[in-house]
Amino acid sequence: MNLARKIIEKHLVSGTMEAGKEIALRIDQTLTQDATGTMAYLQFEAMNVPKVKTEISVSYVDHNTLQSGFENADDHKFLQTIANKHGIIFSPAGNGICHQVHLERFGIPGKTLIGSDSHTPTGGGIGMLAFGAGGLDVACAMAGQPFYITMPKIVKVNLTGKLRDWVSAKDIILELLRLLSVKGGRGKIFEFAGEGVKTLSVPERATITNMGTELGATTTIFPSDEITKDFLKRQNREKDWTEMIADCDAEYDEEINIDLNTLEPLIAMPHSPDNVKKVKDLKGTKVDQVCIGSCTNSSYADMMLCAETLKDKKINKNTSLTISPGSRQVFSMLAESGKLFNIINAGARILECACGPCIGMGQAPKTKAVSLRTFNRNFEGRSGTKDAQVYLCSPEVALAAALTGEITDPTALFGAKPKINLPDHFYINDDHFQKPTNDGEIVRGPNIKPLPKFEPMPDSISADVVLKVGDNISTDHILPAGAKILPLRSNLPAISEHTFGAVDKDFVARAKSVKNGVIVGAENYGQGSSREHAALAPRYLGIKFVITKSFARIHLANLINFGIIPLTFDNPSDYELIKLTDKIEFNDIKNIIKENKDLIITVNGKNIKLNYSFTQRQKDILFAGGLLNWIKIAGGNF
Ligand code: MIC
Ligand code: SF4
Repeated sequence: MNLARKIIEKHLVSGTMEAGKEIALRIDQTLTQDATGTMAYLQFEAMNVPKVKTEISVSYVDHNTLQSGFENADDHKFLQTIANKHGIIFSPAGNGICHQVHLERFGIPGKTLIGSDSHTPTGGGIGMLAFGAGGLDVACAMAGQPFYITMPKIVKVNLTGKLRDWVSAKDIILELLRLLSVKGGRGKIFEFAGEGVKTLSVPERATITNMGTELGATTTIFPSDEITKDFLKRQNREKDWTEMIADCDAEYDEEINIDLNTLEPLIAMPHSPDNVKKVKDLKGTKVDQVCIGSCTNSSYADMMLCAETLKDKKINKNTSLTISPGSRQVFSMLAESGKLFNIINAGARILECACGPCIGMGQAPKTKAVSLRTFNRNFEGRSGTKDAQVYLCSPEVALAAALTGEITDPTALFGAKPKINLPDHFYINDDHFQKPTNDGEIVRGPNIKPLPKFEPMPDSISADVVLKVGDNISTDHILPAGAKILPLRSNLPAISEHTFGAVDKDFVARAKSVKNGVIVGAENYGQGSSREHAALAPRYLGIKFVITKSFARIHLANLINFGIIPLTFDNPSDYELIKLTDKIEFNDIKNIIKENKDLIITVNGKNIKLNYSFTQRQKDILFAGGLLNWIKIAGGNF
């Protein structure tokens, strides 16, 4: 058996491990972050479960750390107090980015983890089976409920050889994105194997599993081996290690081979992580901004590479360089080593240990800037500047650009790569995690608004097409993040006003002007983040259906959780037949779905067949008008 199936089998609550079928998994650990966490905890509260039922649940504050008004600070206090009350470990702002910190201090090989953040698969770097999910699914897991997914195919990624100097783990995942595209991983788990695995450290593995999310993968996993053991030992957690490896005759559904010897530095061009080119082919492009950090590349090794490479050097005067260490541990060790000096002295700007520029929380680039980032997403406008050209690359490529002011192949610029020696023991100070005492008052500032109530599904629905969009619409398009909008995450009426803001500024008014709305999308609708607000806000604005050629996994689950009916075109070319403002009658829709009958709509005199495939559980949720309603109907016994 392969490793992914072994962990699934051990956690299987219901279903069979047959690709394409729904399975339910027992969840050992959960994590939330502040931008999705407030909603997740309001939902957990509505379930009336006094204490979380997981082995470990951690609430991190890492996204909304810019406090330009009271809102984010209100949310942080709410998160701190609700965590204390319900048995959740609280990691305050300054401790670092959830995925980096979880890997360092809480992740355990062979365990299952779900997090209300799409990059939760980072945990796969130490052999966890870790999934991104909507906040409501995480709330259910905290309440002891299983996590439902479609059993994925397991793809073996066979690594051979060894990376050359200045070529890095980031280039491995960029190569996969080049080969497979942002939708190539849907319905799949990528499991890494082969001799090349042994050449990669845990932080390097975690860079890859982190960005497996950009493939649209269900998750991504590395074995837990001697290298994992060594990492956990340095974290003073050797007792958490177990060997987790595939059997030598393991079978896989698919296989991909990557020869690490032949890889070269790669870069993803605007505005998609799969728009990958060779760095040398873009040589000479002027660079205005370089940002190093994010949950993809902010480990101790990444930071020490910056410190060693920037030693006694000055960055180019036309290029701004920001560096964000991933965690308080990494930052402390960088400071303690004395090498932080090299970074400061080279002209870099040090940011706090948080998501920061990755999510547009500050450092929006200048008009039409070229910005090179070691992050994982470069969707248009995500940086905070609509016309910025954001490229994704390794710290190696980022450093070469910061020093020369242009895209430069690091293999041609630098000599031998500095050797980064890891200390035998990482600096450990767990005092900054707040252990719950299961009491105290929950503090709700004015930014925390109660959850909305949604109606159950009626028998028939007459609806209007209020938006038509193309391929690969991300949740950043649906509900943008950034310093101005993120503080409204706990206030649905206010945040809804920004829905599709950058795509169509009239969308909100149009949606409000009709009773029931339909959104028409194309391929891979809802890719990117796990933010359930991208389903909640449309539902709040009256959207009842999203019809597409295909959906991204987490967003599809979020739509169902909030009672929006996701449908796909039986014939993708029928997408052309529907236009904005068309009226669509969904007669007897409830009964049709109940009895799995064909769903045919008539638009502009033409019949269009729509597909759906809901389990009984999903049908019940949709009929109830969403998962929270269904839980109430089921009397908490869900
Ligand atoms: C992201 O990288 O887009 C985020 C911000 O971390 C999101 C979560 C969110 O929108 O709060 C994610 O990846 O799930
Ligand atoms: Fe934070 Fe960016 Fe990672 Fe999302 S992708 S968790 S915003 S660092």
